[in-house]
Amino acid sequence: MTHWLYVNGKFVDRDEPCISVFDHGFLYGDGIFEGIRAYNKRIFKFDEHIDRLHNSARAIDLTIPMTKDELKARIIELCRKNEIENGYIRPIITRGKGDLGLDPRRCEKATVVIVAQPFDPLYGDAYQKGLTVVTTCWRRNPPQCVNPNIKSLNYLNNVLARIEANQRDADEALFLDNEGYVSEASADNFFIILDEVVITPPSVTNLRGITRATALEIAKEKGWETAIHVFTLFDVYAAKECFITGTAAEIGPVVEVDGRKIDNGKPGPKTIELMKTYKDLVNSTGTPIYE
Ligand code: PXG
Repeated sequence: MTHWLYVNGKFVDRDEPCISVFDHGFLYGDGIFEGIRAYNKRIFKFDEHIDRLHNSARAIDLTIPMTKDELKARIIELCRKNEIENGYIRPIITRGKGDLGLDPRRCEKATVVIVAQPFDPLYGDAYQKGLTVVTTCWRRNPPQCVNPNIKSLNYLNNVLARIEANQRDADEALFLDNEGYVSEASADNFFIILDEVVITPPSVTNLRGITRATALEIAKEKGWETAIHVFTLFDVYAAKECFITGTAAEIGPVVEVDGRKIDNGKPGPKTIELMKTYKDLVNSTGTPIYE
């Protein structure tokens, strides 16, 4: 089976060169993207991802050259073409082909690319034993600079944190914000459970994660107390449980931060329950690909 891409109105083989070197997405990271998952032939939280993509576009004053419904239809068409049952879907919209200058007015039309491919679990067996995390020396881009709520193609801040996690042999890197409060992980949101309360930082300093919102909803449905407020590494080290949330990572237990074990160093009971409920939810809801 060929893996097809959708590029500017056409389906092309994934190995075909199809984007100009002068595309401002390539030259300047001038564009936006989404990461979406399909489970059991259904696309999870489809509307939420498409809405966030549009909000990112608005934030960088980029016009997506199709309606939300058209984009959704193209994504479904590509998933069918690639026979996706469990997969990862990435729409990428760039400012388009321009010239070497920064000025976006040189770009006539936005470039629209969609990737849809099968997906393997991100952290393999680390979910059973739990993930190790290190605090990166890089601070998360503050909202005064490149706002972390824009899911832009400028992911260098995140890549630098990822490199540090690799160098320090950790599964993930944890960012602090410019004030020193916990922000988020390199590609996931971050939660602690402290005094039985499920806590995550306000999303001014991190991406307003769709999995984050789902985890908060599940926790509330279970009758657990939840809170959105700032906290520091002191609270992380003292937490009963820690976990990350993300489309790719799903809900992942964190058992060690900066060489300190979280509680007994094993995935916590509430995190395990959240992981189970999340798995049930992703496997039983979503927009059907094949109807
Ligand atoms: N923070 C950042 C910086 C992210 O990039 C999340 C939090 C979690 O958001 P969602 O809405 O997914 O719960 C993300 C999401 C990848 C990959 O390839 C990264 C993301 C999504 C999908 C794939 O590592 N980031």
